[in-house]
Amino acid sequence: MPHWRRGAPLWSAGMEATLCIHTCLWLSAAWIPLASPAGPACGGQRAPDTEGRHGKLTWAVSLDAPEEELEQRAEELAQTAGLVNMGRVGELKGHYLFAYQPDGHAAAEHEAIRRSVDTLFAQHDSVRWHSEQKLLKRSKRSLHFNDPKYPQQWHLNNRKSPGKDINVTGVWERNVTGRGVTVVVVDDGVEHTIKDIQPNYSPEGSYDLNSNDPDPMPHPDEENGNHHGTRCAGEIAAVPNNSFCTVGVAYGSRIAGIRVLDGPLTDSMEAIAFNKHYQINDIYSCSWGPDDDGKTVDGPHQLGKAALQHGVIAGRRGFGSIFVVASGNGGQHSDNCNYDGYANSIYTVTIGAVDETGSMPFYAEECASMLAVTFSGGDKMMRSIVTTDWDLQKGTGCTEGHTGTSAAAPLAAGMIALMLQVRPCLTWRDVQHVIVFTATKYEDRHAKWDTNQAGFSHSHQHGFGLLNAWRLVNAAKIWESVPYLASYVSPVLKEGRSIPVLPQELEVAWNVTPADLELSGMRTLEHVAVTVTITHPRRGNLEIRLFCPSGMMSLIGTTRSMDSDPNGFSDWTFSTVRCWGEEAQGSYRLLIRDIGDESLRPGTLRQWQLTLYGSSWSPAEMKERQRLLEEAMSGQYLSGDFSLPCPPGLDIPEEQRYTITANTLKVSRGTLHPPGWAGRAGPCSVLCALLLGSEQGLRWLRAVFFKGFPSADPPALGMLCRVLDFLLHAGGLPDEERGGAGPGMLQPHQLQVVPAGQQAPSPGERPGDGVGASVPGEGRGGGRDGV
Ligand SMILES: *[C@@H]1O[C@H](CO)[C@@H](O)[C@H](O)[C@H]1NC(C)=O
Ligand SMILES: *[C@@H]1O[C@H](CO)[C@@H](O)[C@H](O)[C@H]1NC(C)=O
Ligand SMILES: *[C@@H]1O[C@H](CO)[C@@H](O)[C@H](O)[C@H]1NC(C)=O
Ligand SMILES: [Ca+2]
Ligand SMILES: [Ca+2]
Ligand SMILES: [Ca+2]
Ligand SMILES: [Ca+2]
Repeated sequence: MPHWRRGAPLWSAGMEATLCIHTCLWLSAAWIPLASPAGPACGGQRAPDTEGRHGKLTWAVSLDAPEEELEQRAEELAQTAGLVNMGRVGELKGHYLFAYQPDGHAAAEHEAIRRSVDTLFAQHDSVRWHSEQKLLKRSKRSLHFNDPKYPQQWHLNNRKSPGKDINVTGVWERNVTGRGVTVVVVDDGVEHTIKDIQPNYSPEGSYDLNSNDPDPMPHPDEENGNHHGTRCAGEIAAVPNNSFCTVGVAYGSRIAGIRVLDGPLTDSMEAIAFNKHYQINDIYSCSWGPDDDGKTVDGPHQLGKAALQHGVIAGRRGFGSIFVVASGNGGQHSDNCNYDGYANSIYTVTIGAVDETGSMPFYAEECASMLAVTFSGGDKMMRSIVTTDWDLQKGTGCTEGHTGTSAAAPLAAGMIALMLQVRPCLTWRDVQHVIVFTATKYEDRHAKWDTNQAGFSHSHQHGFGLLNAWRLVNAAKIWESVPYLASYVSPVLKEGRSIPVLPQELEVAWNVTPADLELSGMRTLEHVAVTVTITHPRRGNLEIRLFCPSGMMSLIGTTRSMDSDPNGFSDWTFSTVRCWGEEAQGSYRLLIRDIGDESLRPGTLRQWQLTLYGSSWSPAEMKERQRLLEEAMSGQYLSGDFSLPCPPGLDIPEEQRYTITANTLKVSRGTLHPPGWAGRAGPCSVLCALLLGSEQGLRWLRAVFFKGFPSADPPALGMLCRVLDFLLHAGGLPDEERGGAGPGMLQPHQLQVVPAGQQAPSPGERPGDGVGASVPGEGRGGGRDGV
């Protein structure tokens, strides 16, 4: 990847990769097994000695070479440079440690050696990046905070029930506190003048959409209600050691507020909130959602959806805004977060709550799209979350009574801030992956855990399990980005079949073939979504289950006694994370049953559509990553301040206005004619730039968009960039352009760009319908009648 080389100076300054060798000096007992020759940590073959300690020179080098040649290249390069190859850095493929082992020369030569080695590495074709190892000063630390309520913050450090906390203290001890990361609380305001907030407050990331001014200060109201956002902000970033109240999870981060919940909320306000200052705000903490009354089915509307999608594409310099949402507090009304479009969204990190004992509290909702859980209050006997409060009305600036999934989501947001400090270039999907890979299953008699084909355990109650700051940060530290997002959309499957009452049920299926997946390159799954249109006289009587090819079952639609809505579901998208990591190919089955009685007329499954999201990762690569992460859990990379280089990201202007009308784009029979694009001076699409920046991305672009034009040249790709830019910024096409059918946004893979002067290949020439040209409804078979 030549651009890495070019980009090197941009990040080499911050790249103080230092290995475990130095840290052996002070590491605790946990270190010992790893220091054995067989251990994965200290340079494998050769016993770790004292390089660096006495000012010897060492370099970490990342090599660009075919895997089977790496060892030899490393050896050769070390020789060329007059250095000794100390072996691979732990399990990090292609990363080697070279040392200068002087034979009696004076230390005065170090500068000259340093210069010549740096020059050689900088010019060498096989070197992706290199970094001289710096000595880090380390001393034993333990944290004593003088904040009076810190001892009561059991969720940070539980002395009463050891282990029932987020395990963050070891992360802080390694000086990881969220520095350089900004979290924004999208809520009813943030009282940023409070002593525990003010020093960490980010006015640049803040806004007030209720009063349309830059200051999100909450307005006191009759019910004493607008303290919510301030409480959430304190959980994330309360200032430590100021003799006041509490300590935040990511107390080194900056905290912003967007005031939006104190007044009527519209789709467009929500959309503005989700993208507000998105080059400043890294993480959006959203502890709110549709009514939790057990009868609502709602989520972000068109603009809100577009803003979420736009945020993950263009936010955070293209790495993607992180949206954390609470799963909801409707547990006592049998509400379920699969009826909540914010929780269902693939762009959000959906977080549920457990109480101090690890059990599901009465208010918590469950669903198949739950990613993980963290702590909050429970019933009266359980302790709640102790955090900052406002001091308006009856507030004192500190509270012991924050609870609900509202209190869980900000803890997750804080933990993600810790991850982003150690690895700022994690993408929105990387963050979700790291959570899936590191959340821990635990015993709770209410929870039913199922282990999927990839070895991940999930329960509808607890997602993939408890978030653990130590595991998250250690994994983040060595996480290399997942391959680009691949997706597949089935045709709209017209069924028109009636749904029998229990004990019978309706079963429909759709088989995803290798050819379907060929163009996008998808091998393994992330989210699986199903969009259904069902009519039924009493919606709450329906139960909907989705089976992935492995047999893994997701209860995507639970029965709800309060939900007597007579209209059923109209293009509602359910999603599940339960098949994460499984193979994408095979038969997906949707089973629907009606728990009502025969007094009501039966419901009908009108149509459904399957959407798969995933990547080209093979099951073996997934396993390998799991193994790598487990090895990192010893803390070796975190402690040693080792860091992988991060690409710098892209300059993306904050406001990019596009208007889209039926005349600016035409999609017909899978061919995209963009009459309006030529004059636009928009930046190359972020997605496109990311893709163009890598071999893999280029291959994919050519395969997906230029099937039949394998030699598509850069100008053609550039045009594609602008078209994609246009589409993605606009968040999709107007309904009539989508043929009126199908939910969601137009996805890039649903389009095909035809270079000027060439004929579009006819639909018959394309091997897969899920990619290429399938405007929903025009795919394979053009829909089906009963199976
Ligand atoms: C907190 O402040 C006290 C003095 O009040 C100091 O002794 C202690 O080291 C500080 N703790 C941290 C973690 O900075
Ligand atoms: C919690 O963090 C400590 C480091 O502070 C680590 O040694 C321990 O293994 C972690 N516990 C779990 C359950 O991850
Ligand atoms: C923690 O990191 C900050 C910023 O990089 C640095 O100024 C500080 O000295 C570090 N503290 C320790 C104890 O390493
Ligand atoms: Ca204001
Ligand atoms: Ca404090
Ligand atoms: Ca809900
Ligand atoms: Ca989600």
